[in-house]
Amino acid sequence: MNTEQLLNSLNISAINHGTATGLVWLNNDSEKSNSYSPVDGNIIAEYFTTSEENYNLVIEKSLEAFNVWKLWPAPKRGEVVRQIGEALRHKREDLGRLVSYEMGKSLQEGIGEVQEMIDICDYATGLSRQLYGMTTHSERPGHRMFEQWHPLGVVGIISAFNFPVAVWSWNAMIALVCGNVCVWKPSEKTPLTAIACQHVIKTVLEKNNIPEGVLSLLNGNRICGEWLTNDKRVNLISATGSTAMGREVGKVVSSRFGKSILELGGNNAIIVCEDADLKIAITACVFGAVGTAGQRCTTTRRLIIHSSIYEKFKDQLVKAYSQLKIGNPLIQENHMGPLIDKDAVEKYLHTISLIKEQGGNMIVEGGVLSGSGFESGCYVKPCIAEVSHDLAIVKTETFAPILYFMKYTDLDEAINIQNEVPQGLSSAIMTTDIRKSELFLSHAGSDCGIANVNIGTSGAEIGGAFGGEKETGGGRESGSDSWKSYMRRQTVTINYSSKLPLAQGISFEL
Ligand code: UN1
Repeated sequence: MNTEQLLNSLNISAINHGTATGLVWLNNDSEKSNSYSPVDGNIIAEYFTTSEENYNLVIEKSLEAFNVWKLWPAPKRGEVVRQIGEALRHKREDLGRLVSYEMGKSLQEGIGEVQEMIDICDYATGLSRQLYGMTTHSERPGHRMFEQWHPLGVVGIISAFNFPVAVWSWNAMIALVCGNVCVWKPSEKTPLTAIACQHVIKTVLEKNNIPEGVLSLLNGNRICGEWLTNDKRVNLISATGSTAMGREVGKVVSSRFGKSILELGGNNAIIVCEDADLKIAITACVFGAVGTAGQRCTTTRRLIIHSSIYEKFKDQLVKAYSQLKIGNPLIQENHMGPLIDKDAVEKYLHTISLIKEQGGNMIVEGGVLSGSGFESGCYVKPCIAEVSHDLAIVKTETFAPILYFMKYTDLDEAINIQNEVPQGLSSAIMTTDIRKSELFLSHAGSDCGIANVNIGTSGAEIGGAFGGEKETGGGRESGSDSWKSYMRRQTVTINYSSKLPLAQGISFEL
């Protein structure tokens, strides 16, 4: 399938828009922009970025829609989400292919990302019948106490280029069944996948007579994100991206007493113990480090390896790296595609020079690939550096396939190394010894939001709460009880007695 056929099948062959209020594409945005593919450097298509006027229109439509949508019974909202999942099933391959072409991840990962959208739709459909509260016992006779959950209002979703569609769906599908309306600002590096999604969803919204403004789309750069984060009419901002971005968003949103969910940087480590199953460990480490070309927030960036197996493990991993195929991610046999753009390549090169400057030793050299098939200038070699754990560069996140090797002798030391970075998203231990895995999972173990045993750091399932601690931002998205972040909690006390006893034993007689 060529690009033209792909865009046709997704209804985006002639885009004269970029902003949608769910049902309606706003065609009067004036600024044009291009989406480039890092796969071949070509312009995929032109689109329009949202004007301030259209931004305001979107928010007004969202507020109107909220007043209607919040009155729909939650299971009816769930039924709409179920249909969105069905519509996505029909476009799984095509949308996955566009994700791969626009973002640069492998076709399998692109399709896997759409699968994750389908899964969260199924999950949210079931959840729509389970938005339950708790009851508790009142200290007063003839009183009943319980908690209930109400929709918040307008949810602004700012997503990153690396998961251009899945992370939006984790937020939007859960927020929708909770009774909210959503405004999506995708990364300006991946606008087309978002526009294609909106087209898929629009058919479902139309069929169900959903009010205009339930699921809206903006397109634009930082300014557009700032309109959203500064806007008092937007009750919750869920933002995925760098720690620097999250620090700003968090500040702005909290200063207006809005709510935020932040899913920021990771600096994820795998501890490889002396008793690890090396076959599992090698595959997990390689996939964790080079999957999505090292551009997941869950990417494995650090390996903390027991000294007794260090050399053996290093030999095997270096050998595995030598077998990696880098190239067009749409060709199935390639393991790794390009970085998102030339800026990312610059950052990758800069980090390698800092590693060397700070005393790290490259055991698998990096570099930019050139020649036939690499014309976009975005293809780099995955590399490995042997480092001391306390180097400054090891404590920062570079969104690229750069892996740090370090040695440890006892598990407490390994856990300290694992925890000593400012980020706290994902972590893993490779061991066949239950004592070691339990220590790692205990409160004396990993300080991350995600802790895995005999699994790499990436590839979390949608059923769990996703997010992390420290500079990762503390937010949780997707499964478990993350839905509570998209609702407001109300504590209710009902007096069904014929008296008015006051709490804390206070008597007040008139
Ligand atoms: C991200 O990189 O922002 O766990 C999300 C994973 C994916 C999600 C990553 N399911 O690797």
